[in-house]
Parts: sequence; C-alpha cells; structure tokens
Amino acid sequence: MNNRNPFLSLGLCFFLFSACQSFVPPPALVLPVPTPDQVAWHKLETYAFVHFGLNTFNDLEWGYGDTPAETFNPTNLDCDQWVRTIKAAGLKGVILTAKHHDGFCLWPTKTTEYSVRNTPWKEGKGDVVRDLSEACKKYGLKFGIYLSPWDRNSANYGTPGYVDKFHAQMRELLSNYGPIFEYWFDGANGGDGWYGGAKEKRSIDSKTYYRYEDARKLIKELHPTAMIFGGTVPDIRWIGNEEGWAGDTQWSMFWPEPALGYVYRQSQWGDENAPQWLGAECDVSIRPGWFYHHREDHQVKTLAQLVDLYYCSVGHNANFLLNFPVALDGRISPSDSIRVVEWYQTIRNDLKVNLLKNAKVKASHTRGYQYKAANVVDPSWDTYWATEDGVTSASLTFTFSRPTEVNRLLMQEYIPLGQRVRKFSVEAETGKGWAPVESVDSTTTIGYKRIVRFQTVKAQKLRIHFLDARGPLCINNIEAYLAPVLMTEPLIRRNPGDTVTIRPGDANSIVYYTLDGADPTKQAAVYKGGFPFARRGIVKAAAYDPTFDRWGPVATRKFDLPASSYNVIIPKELASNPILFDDNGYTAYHLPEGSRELVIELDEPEQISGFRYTPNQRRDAGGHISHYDLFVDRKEVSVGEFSNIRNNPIEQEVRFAPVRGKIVRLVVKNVVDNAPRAGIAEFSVITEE
Ligand code: FUL
Repeated sequence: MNNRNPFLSLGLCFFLFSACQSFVPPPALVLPVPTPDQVAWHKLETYAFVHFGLNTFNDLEWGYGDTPAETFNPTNLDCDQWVRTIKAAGLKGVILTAKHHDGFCLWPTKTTEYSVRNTPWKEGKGDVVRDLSEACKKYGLKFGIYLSPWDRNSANYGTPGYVDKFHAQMRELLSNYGPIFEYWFDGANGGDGWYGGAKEKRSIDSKTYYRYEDARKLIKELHPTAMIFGGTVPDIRWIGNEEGWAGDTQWSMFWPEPALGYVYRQSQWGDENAPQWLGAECDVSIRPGWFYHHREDHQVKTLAQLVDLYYCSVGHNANFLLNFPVALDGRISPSDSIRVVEWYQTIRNDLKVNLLKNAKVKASHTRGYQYKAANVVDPSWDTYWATEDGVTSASLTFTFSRPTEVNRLLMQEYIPLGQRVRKFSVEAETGKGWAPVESVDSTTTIGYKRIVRFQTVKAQKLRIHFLDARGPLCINNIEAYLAPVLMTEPLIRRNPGDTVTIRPGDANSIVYYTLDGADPTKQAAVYKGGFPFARRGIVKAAAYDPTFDRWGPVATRKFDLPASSYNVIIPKELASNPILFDDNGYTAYHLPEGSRELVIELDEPEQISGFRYTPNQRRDAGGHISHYDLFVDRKEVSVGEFSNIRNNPIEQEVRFAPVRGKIVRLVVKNVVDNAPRAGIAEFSVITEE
C-alpha cells in the first residue's frame, strides 16, 4: 500500500470522518406506508389506456350486449402502431379493454361465443390481446388488462354461474399473455342489458357478487407485482372523475371499499387519516368519448389542456392514464398521435435542465449526516434529507451560482416511510429581499411527486418552508426548472355581456392584443383583463415569452354583432336568456317538443349575408339540426342541409346574397335521428358593415 498516494489518503480521511458520524436511525414510519410494488407503480407516472371493441364499429360507448359480433372488422389493425405511438409519447405501458360492458371479448376465449372468433377479422383467427401483448414485448412497454365485471351479453349474468365464467376469463388472460402490470376492474355495474335475449334490468351487489378476494388471489398468484384497480381489494384507487385531474391537496391514503365513509368524490384529495395506502390514478380520454366516434374528430384535447392535465395529475401526486380511442381501421388516429407526442415533447422541454443540480443547499434542521440536505439534489432516489424526531417544520435554502430564472419546482417525499407534508411555501430571494413566488397551484401536500408552477422569477436563492407534517420531514428529491412559455394561440371569447376575454395557454406569458386588424407587437396593448367590445370588429392576440423573447401564434377573432343586439321573440322563454349568444358551444338550448322555430329581432335593420349554427358540443349530445329554412323579414333566403353534422357536429356556416332586414326566422325541417327536440348551442347572423 502506497501511503503517499493522495487519493488513498483522502479516502482514508473520508472513511474515518464517516465512521466518526454516529449512526442515527431513520425516522419511524408514519403509517400507512406503500408496499415496494406500490412504490414501483408510483414511479411509472404515465401510461396509456386503449378502448377498442364492438362499440368502436357501432358508434357506441356502452353496447347493450346485442350488437352482432360480425360488425367487428378493422381493416388495418396494427397494434405495433399503437405501441409505437404510446412509446413515442413517453408512456410506460398500456391497458387494453379486453372486454367492455357489452361482453364482447377481444381474445378467442373458450368462455363465450361473443368474441373475435366469430368475426370476419382475420377470418375469426385473430387475437387482439395477443397482438398487443406481443407488440408491448417487442417495444419494451408494460401490458395491462381491463376486464369489465358487468357483462350485458351474458345470459347468466346475475347468477353465480356468470362469476365462474368471469374468473375463467381472468385465468385465460392472466395465463396466456405474459406479465401484467395492472389489472383494471371497472366500477360500472348491473342495469339494463340484453342478457342472452332476456332484455331486462339485473342488479347485483358489487361488493360480494364477483368474489373479488378470490380474483385478487388469482392475479397475485400469477402476477405478484400487478396492481389491482377497482373491486373490493384494490392496490390503487380511482381519482373520482374521468377528467384526468387530482386535487392539489392529494393524500395517497384512502378508505378501502367497502369501508364506511367511502365517498368517491373525496378520492380526488385522498384522506390524511385513512388507513390504507391507495395511490391515485387519473383516467381521461384524449377525446370526449372512451371509444372512437367520427363525430369527435374535431375534439381531440388541445396541447394546453393536456399539459395542464399532466401538472394536475403527475404534478399532484397521482398517475396519469391517458386513453386512446382506436379508430375503425384499427389504428390510433394521426391527430391523436401527433397531439400526444407534442404533449410529451412539451413536458420534456418544461422539465429539461435541473437548475438545482449545482446549487448549494442548506437545511434549518438535519437529523444527522446520513440525512443531510444535499441528499435532495443527489441522483439517488433512496437517499433523503430528514429532520429530527419531533421536528415537523423546517426549511431548505438553495443558493444558485448566479441569479437564475425559474418557474417550476418539483418535490418528492421518500414515500417508503409514509406521506407526511401537510403544507409548505416557496420563496425567492431576488436581490430585493425574500418574497413568495406567485403560484397558480396550492402548496399543501407533496407525496410521491408534487410540481409547483409559478410566475418566472429571477432568483439568487430559493427557499422552501415545510410548515406542517405528520412526522419528521423525509424529502428525497427537489428539482427546479425554467419551463418555456407554452406558445399556443390565446383563446379569445366574448361573453353575453359583450366583454372580451383572452386566455393564453400559459399564465407565464404576456398577452398583447390589437383591435385594428394588425398583428400584435410589443407596442400593442397588454391584456390585463376583460374589456367591453359591443361592436363588429377584429381582435387579434398573441402570447409573448419575455424570458426567451419568443412570440406564439397570433389568434384572430372576427366578431360580428354583439349578443346585446339579439332579442329572441320565439321561444319566449329565451327573451332574457342569452344562452344562444354566450360564445359557449357546451351550453345548449333545446326547442320545446313540437316547436320548430327560432325567431330573433335585431336592434337595427342590418345587411344580412349568412348565419352560423353551432350544435351542442357536449359528449353524446343529440338534437342536431340537419335541415333548415331561413327567413329574413318573412323572405326565404336560404334552405338547405347541414351535411355530415351527425358525424362531425362542428359550427355550420351558411352564406347567401345580402338582404336588408331585422327579423330572422330559423325553421327546423329535420333533426338528426328524428330527435323530438332540436338543440342549438350558438346562433348568429353574418352581417355586412
Ligand atoms: C367507466 C366505463 O363505464 C367507461 O365506459 C370507461 O371504460 C371508463 C374507463 O370507465 O367507468
């Protein structure tokens, strides 16, 4: 041994130094704590859902169970394409609806004739579960199963015989398709169905009927690490909405069903005092429906919506389960795949360079050397900063090497020891003293992961005050980022009070706008809040990112007559209800049954050269007008059809030779599917100056 080697001497010193530090035991667990498999599941963060089946080919969300199996006939089914898309979106796995409530099985099961075996697809020799599980293996994605307990096709649904069949289906799926990471039992249960031709309503007690305890044994026997969603003995929990967001206070603890006090709305926040670790999963579809509908092609979630959902799920201590409604050709639609990849790139860009990597960190309290503050910025997940027993409020201060712009803070608690933090605050030292950051998110719980978005601040130091916790603090990771402003077109709207509002995709931008038709520049007006605009004209707006000196795309909105110029004569009940002119396609009025006309009087006679009609934009809305007649001052000016409105219910625009008039009468000649009531979300006339 060469004692003169400086590295060895240093190593020896370090060894002696470490040995001198007396061993301090880790903080006691704060119960309940997650199992190692639950921790591994939290680390997945994002994965995909695929809804595909007979519903896809029959334009349904919940098939009744009587739709002929022969209608299942994808022309170009390609599970590799699904998996490539899902992988390109950074999602770690995919859960397939092997059987939805209609009972149709996507694999050639021995338990029922209602399966891919009796379809023209691959002459009955296909197996979607096989194709997808193999594509997952090929591309390194995890594979999961959704098997609906409710089966509207099965003749013996409601008897113990069905439950045997349901368990046999599980056994087939669990035995023949390789590793399963998540098993999904849907909560929708019992009700109307075809039930082998009985066409009746059947109810069951969902807590006892399906023998979920036996189901759990089977799943765990064959796939010990699989996480179970739903049923009576789950490992994870539903977030309580199908919109993809978790509460900003979000505990991973909850009440196992069928415990008293289980209120699913509470699932969005979890419960600090609940006895079981049940991490939350946020499920949402990239379109309004879970299954594909041509009529929703224009309603793929926007980039801004998806990015926000990421921060409100993963950023709120929950996993994100994003659904793709595979289309009739058997592929994820290009619009959906493009959008989801854009989404992933945006998140990656937001959280790209960790600004705390080289920052100095100092703690107000530390339990001992093994629990030093620097553990929150080291690369190891399993080292953490901890405070002494009894210390549940403390602070961490980060010093940057130079003033640094920052607008995101990502924090993680070391959850194997339990979720602890109840409240924290974030402050920045900007050279003018300490001030709280301006956050759109609340700063309460942390859990596995919490991401706080705030207005960009140029900080010399950042300080996190942990204000209250269920035990000593155990924080294993803190990162900070400067996310570029999301440069999407701002949303320009005018409400029924004739006030224009402009909403950018990202609160971190400055919005400039013009009213003279010119593109906004830095000389234009800065948007500070709604402004009156009771006239015709053009509003243009664009978001500007001062940090990176970048402009987003310009949004242009051409406004015609304001809502205040319209007076509804028929139906009378709309006289003081501006619902048709509120610039909101999701609020609709349905003409009373038997009534087929809308009559409007304008404040002044106008040169009218067309009209616009928006059908109800809500999911599964009906009452879309397909044929109309339009009169101005008793003169018929246009008669026609809104072709394809059933499949594509977007705003309809009709132009005609200008006529001068004041009274506009829309006569409904026909409604899609002969629905008894015609629905109108928005109506307006096009006028000439
Ligand atoms: C719900 C089901 O009823 C929907 O059809 C969909 O499968 C969704 C994920 O869960 O409860």
